[in-house]
Amino acid sequence: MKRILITGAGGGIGRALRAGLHGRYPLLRLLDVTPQEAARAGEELLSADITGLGAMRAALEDVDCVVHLAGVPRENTWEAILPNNIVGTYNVFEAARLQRVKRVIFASSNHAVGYHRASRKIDTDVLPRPDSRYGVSKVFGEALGRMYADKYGLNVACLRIGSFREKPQDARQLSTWISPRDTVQLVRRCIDAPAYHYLIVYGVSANTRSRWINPNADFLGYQPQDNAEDFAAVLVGKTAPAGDPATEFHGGPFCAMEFTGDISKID
Ligand code: 15L
Repeated sequence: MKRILITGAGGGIGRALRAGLHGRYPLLRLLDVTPQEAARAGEELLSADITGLGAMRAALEDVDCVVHLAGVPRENTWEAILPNNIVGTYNVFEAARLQRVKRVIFASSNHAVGYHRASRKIDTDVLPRPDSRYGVSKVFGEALGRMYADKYGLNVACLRIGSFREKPQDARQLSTWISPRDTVQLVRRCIDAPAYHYLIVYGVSANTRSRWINPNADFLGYQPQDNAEDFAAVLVGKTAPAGDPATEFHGGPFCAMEFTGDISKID
């Protein structure tokens, strides 16, 4: 993999990857709709919107691997999610097929499986249980990736990213945190791994309290270096009360947003 395109390169994860991948591949093409820092050697900047298939087709020309981060990064209205996370993700996969790109690494999210009970550990085979419109868009992206792998032979990796932060911010993130340097390592492993068909991997640091079983981390050789436990002393009390949807399910606060359901019915 020599020529890498990052969509959403101006966002938080995008900027961490830009810094961490610099000089590792002959070309990093950095796509965003917002202005970015000036290009350095080995970088190309591209101002383009993922909501246009034509623009994405042009952006993916001569690319070996796409890291698709662009989109709305948290819960939002359907009017925001539909063009950016549904249509935009379709455009990325379809442009990859049209341009014969070999590999797509898709930034999915733990919110694709957010309504699984936090009391149970989950692996990458559990059924989708999105906790938000945002989570539904990530389930869509994972399903789309599966179809492009099966039907068209693309290599597809879906990263169910936890809480990407410099440091964990609350008690839930003692399980879900992923540090910037572990994020860079995980994406590098997905770019550098010999061919794969389709895989899902949780994007999480080596947290003592992780609730995610992650067999594809071993397949990829991903060995996270950071552990949220180092911050536990200041964070353990920072949590919603027991019985709140934010504490009962893997998706945390996303599960509590707009919640009018019956917790006892969610097994
Ligand atoms: C996500 O997918 C969001 O992008 C991020 O803002 C966090 O809220 C994170 O999940 C999380 O679950 O903590």
